[in-house]
Amino acid sequence: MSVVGFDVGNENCVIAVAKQRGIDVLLNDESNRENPAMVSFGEKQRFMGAAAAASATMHPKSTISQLKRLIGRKFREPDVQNDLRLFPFEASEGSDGGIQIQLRYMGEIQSFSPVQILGMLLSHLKLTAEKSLKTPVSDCVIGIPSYFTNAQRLAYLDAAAIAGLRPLRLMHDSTATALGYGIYKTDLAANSSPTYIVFIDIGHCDTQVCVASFESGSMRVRSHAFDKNLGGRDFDEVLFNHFAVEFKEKYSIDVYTNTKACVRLRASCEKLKKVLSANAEAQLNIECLMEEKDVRSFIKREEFEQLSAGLLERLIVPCQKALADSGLSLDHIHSVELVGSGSRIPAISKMLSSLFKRELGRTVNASECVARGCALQCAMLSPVFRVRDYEVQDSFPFAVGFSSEKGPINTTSNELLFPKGQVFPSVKVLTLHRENTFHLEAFYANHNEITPDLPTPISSFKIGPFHISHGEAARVKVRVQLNLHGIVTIDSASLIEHHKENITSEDVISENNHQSAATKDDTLDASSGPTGNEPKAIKRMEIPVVANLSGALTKDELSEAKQRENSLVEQDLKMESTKDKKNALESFVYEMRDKMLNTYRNTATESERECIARNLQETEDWLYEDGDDESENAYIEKLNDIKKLIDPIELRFKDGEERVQASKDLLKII
Ligand code: ATP
Ligand code: K
Ligand code: MG
Repeated sequence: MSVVGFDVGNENCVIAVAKQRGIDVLLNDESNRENPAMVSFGEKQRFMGAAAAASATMHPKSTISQLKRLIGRKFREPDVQNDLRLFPFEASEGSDGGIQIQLRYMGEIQSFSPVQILGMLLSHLKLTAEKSLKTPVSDCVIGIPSYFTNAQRLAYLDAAAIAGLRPLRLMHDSTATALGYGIYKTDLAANSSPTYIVFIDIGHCDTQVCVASFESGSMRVRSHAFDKNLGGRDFDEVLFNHFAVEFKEKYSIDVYTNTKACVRLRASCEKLKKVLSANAEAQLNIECLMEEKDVRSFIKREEFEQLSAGLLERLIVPCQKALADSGLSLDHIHSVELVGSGSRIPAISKMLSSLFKRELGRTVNASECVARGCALQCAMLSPVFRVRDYEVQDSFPFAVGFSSEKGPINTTSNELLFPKGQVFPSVKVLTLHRENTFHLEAFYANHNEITPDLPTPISSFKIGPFHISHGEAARVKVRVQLNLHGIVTIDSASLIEHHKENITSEDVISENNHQSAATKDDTLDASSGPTGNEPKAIKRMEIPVVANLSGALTKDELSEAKQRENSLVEQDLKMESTKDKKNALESFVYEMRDKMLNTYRNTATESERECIARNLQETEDWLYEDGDDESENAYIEKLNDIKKLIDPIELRFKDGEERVQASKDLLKII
């Protein structure tokens, strides 16, 4: 069993594996270290990764990329609506308010959720890893943006389950990067005070910043900040809009009205952007962009930088926020590490160097650091691996509160259950005075940070039913967890009853005294153990907890999704083996044509030669016409038909060979 880390990007996925010597990044079939994050539907089969990328401009409406933009989100979210306008494929609102992607497959329009498509992509990554490692892969750590909501995290777990993966942790991308940085930096141990590093990850669609501190044997994330909507693709879009306007004037074409033209121009602008990272100017040439017009243009880096001035400015915001939230000033920062391939635009590092008043560090592998950190974390969590003790403390970027029918539940110091920056995983125990079934609801305290225009529910929990014995004093203890994935759960609840006379009125009051005036009779203590002066319970009983996890698939939905994935895989395999059979037939035709002209020339009779030549020609014509898209069996049958004609000749030829050999042997003996 291998131990792997996946960085699932909006554009590129990287797979890393923990080995005894260290961390390796795996190569795919094309010997690349990066796998395009794409799934494409052909007429009768799916294509993944590099194969999907190859068909993206041919079949834009059935090729899905940038899945992380859609996963675990509602159709009506403004960000989602903005993205859908850019994407070439069709999508609509699902019955649950989620997103459904419509595309053509097996001759009809079919509908898939982002979770299903992510399941396909993860399944492809799993297969790629298994091919390379030649072992099964299941335990893994998957990188996620720190700004992911509870629903998005749950959706990732569902997608992983569809793919047959078992994530030991969903890990914040920047935390993974920081872990990979810290664990090898043994020189940090020499310092008596912590070393503070800023990590900035500019990907295809987003920017994540984190401040982490490193000490000997441990690291801790001090703050996370981000811009969910600022990445490499926004720089592509600047170029795209620039040329769209130019081409309207110059060639009177409106690319916005043509899906294929949009896809092609965007792809060219991305290439152009990369050229501008290394050159002072770049050419744009696209043949037959639309209305049979070839387009050409030219741009200087300087002009590109002017066009993207607004984007560069926006990068400052999350950097400053991360620093402010960490409570540190620039002087405390030892170095600033810039990662993510979106950061390769020279103007970005120039701007960031001047913002942080220093040269940026280049210690970290900018495109592989997330996957490497995830693989390390997986090795640390897996029982099959031994890794040097190293403590990883992450911090949760959103404040999470709880409320019940009686109103919000706060800590004794009137804080939320999990305040912003909460170190997690974290378990807290709520002590509540209840007499029958009640509900708890988890919520983001500042939902404007999540989706400004929409409420973002986390999850709700029904605690009960339970009954208290008449005349006894009862409390309910509820174990609340912000787990390793950053998902809010309630593990268990129990009812604790005391003899009334055992609970002195002081006990009750002392508990009430612990809490602020804002709450009535609910308290929270972070320790799960009994406190010293607790009266002896006469009864302790587990209470059922039913979770309504907003965004997760039900058991039935999940098994249905797995079944659907299985039948898609079956169809893909069937198509692959059909293709193999077709190729086998084709090469047999060529091979036999050659043999009939050379090897078997003297073995076959004139009429045999004619008959076979005719047959080979017919088969070849058939392959290009009616037989271009046939069933596996049709190819097998055709192959057998020709073999029947050739077999006798082959046999005669072999006989002849043997006779020659025998006479040679005879000669030797004599
Ligand atoms: P995300 O982190 O948003 O999920 P990702 O991890 O797939 O996405 P990366 O692989 O880090 O993203 O970066 C992809 C981005 O980097 C793309 O926008 C791509 O155009 C850009 N990029 C790659 N090479 C260069 C280059 N030489 N110059 C400028 N930009 C580049
Ligand atoms: K990536
Ligand atoms: Mg990334």
